[in-house]
Amino acid sequence: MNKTIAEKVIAKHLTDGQMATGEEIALKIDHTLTQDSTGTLAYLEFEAMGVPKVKTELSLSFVDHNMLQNDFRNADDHRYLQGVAEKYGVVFSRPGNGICHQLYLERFAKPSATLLGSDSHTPTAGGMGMIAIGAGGLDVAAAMAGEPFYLEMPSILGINLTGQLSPFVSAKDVILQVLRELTVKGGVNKILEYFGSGVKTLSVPERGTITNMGTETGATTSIFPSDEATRAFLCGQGREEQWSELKADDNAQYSEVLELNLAKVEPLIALPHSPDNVKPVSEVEGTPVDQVCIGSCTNSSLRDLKIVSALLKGKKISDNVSLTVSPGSRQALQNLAATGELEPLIQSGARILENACGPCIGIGQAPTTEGVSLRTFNRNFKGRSGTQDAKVYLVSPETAVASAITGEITDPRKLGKYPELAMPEKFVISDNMFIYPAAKPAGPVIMGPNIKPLPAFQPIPYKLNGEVLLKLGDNISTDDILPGGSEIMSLRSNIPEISKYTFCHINKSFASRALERSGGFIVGGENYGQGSSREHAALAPKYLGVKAVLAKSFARIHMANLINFGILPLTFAVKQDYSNIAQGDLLELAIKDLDKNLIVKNLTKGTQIQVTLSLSDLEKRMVRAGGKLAYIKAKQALQ
Ligand code: MIC
Ligand code: SF4
Repeated sequence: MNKTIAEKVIAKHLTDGQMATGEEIALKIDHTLTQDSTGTLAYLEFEAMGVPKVKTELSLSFVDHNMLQNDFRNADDHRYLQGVAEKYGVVFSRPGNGICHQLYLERFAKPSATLLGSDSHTPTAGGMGMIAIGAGGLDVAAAMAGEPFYLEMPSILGINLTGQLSPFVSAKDVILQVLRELTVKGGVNKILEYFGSGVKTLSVPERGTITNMGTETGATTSIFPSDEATRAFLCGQGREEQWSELKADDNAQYSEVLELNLAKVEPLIALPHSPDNVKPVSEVEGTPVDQVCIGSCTNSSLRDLKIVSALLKGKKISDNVSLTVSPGSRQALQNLAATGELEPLIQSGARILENACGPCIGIGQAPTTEGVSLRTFNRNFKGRSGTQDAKVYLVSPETAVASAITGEITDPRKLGKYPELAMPEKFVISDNMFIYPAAKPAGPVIMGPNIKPLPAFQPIPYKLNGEVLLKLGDNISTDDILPGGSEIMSLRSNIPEISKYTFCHINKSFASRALERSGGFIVGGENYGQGSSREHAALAPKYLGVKAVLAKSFARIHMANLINFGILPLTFAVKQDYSNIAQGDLLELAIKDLDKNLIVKNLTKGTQIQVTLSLSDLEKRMVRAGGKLAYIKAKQALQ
């Protein structure tokens, strides 16, 4: 059979199931990654599994999200992560080293391998020709324990790149164009596979920008071939021996094909408050801007920093704009400094922040009241920046710089001549902020008072009943369910405390009402749970007693997280039935055999609604056992 590249990597790692769209498959996972804000839970879960050392080829733990140490809580989390990494054989990337996806691409990614990461932008490594998937911490912990990763075999959407990008148009505009066509749910249960003559015109970090933000389409992952550009990048990183070619067979079959002529892409911008609300920059030109933030795992590579430096050279930013730059890694910053290209940034008035996620997850730089913020990031959900009424726009580094200089949204093509970018043949490399586990014997794992044991849950009963605690609309994100920001993120290893913030920006009384009523139900619209992989968005509602979520459709990672913790994701069989349930209605549902077709009785209205519950046999066993953790614990004990 002629295979696509995604099929080739999947076939090489298939441990169970048939590679047919919609079938459940199991994949061997070569590498795992975690970051601090999902990592503490993932390692608490891993420890609970009772496995003495990780069983993967390579597991990595990064600290890049919540870097502020306002009090002991984050500092304790970081210390716990370092100790646990040493004990179980995980490579630890120290705070300040950089953003997990950028560092992984530079130092560890290799073609044709698999990566599972407890962060939704794990697909960044697809730019290296990998199958790299984002998942909840528990799934990553299971992979560290040697378990395969189960998923529904996605369909493969081919994106045929032709032509070449014009000056001032870059990889960010390509993925914004894809989002414009696919929307935030058009990629669900799909792999976006790039092919065609345009591929070779893009470097690995540019490909990484595209695969990174493929996440915003809801796609399982995105992947590029491994070719000479891949070899050149690995060679520059001193890792040429890890290169291997990965290309699709002639006549490989895609389930659908999207044509994208790079030469026709223009500078694009995602308007508030959704990454798919994409328009040409020229349509919103002239809008005054208060803040410009460059960085995040989407646009913080050396390539991006170099263009920012070249465009800022000899310029001063507008008096009304605060410009921040967060390099993606220490390597990117060091290389920029080595060639004197850091200087123009400093001279222009840019504020150089730490090599970390920073403003992307609301750790500092919240915009002013009703402020307009242009960001090179990947998400502009309402309130994610830390200011509820701010207007966040997503742009390329080129558009960001042009607008920072003029003080209003500006088409970067107005900046004159596009500078030549010289990428180093060999990068300046220093790995001394990675701690390799074998280097010294493991010390004790120290837990601070804010790190609380995981709550234990009972197997779910045969009948569920309770009140509809909250009724929501379409595209509810995990940021809506459990927000980021330094305050709330400091509680990521303390479920009882963090659960108090569930839906806090949408409905302040949610947590207390849920506890008072011993739980109940949530009703959502389309694409419920889009965005981040944080399993807290399932675990906190579970802690509050939420039994099931009824929605028109679900985002992949959140649906898996709900199942892992025994909250049933129920899809309306007839979408109009969404209108037949109101907040406050009392519902009842028999679930003895966890059948696919179930009837929900609306006791308040005296009506019945049909819903579907799509659980594989394995998922049914997990739900029965009281969740995935209890299931794996029992399984590991038998080995
Ligand atoms: C995000 O971009 O929302 C995050 C923070 O990186 C999350 C993970 C988290 O919530 O910690 C993600 O994308 O998975
Ligand atoms: Fe960090 Fe933002 Fe990337 Fe999430 S999207 S990993 S918060 S930089």
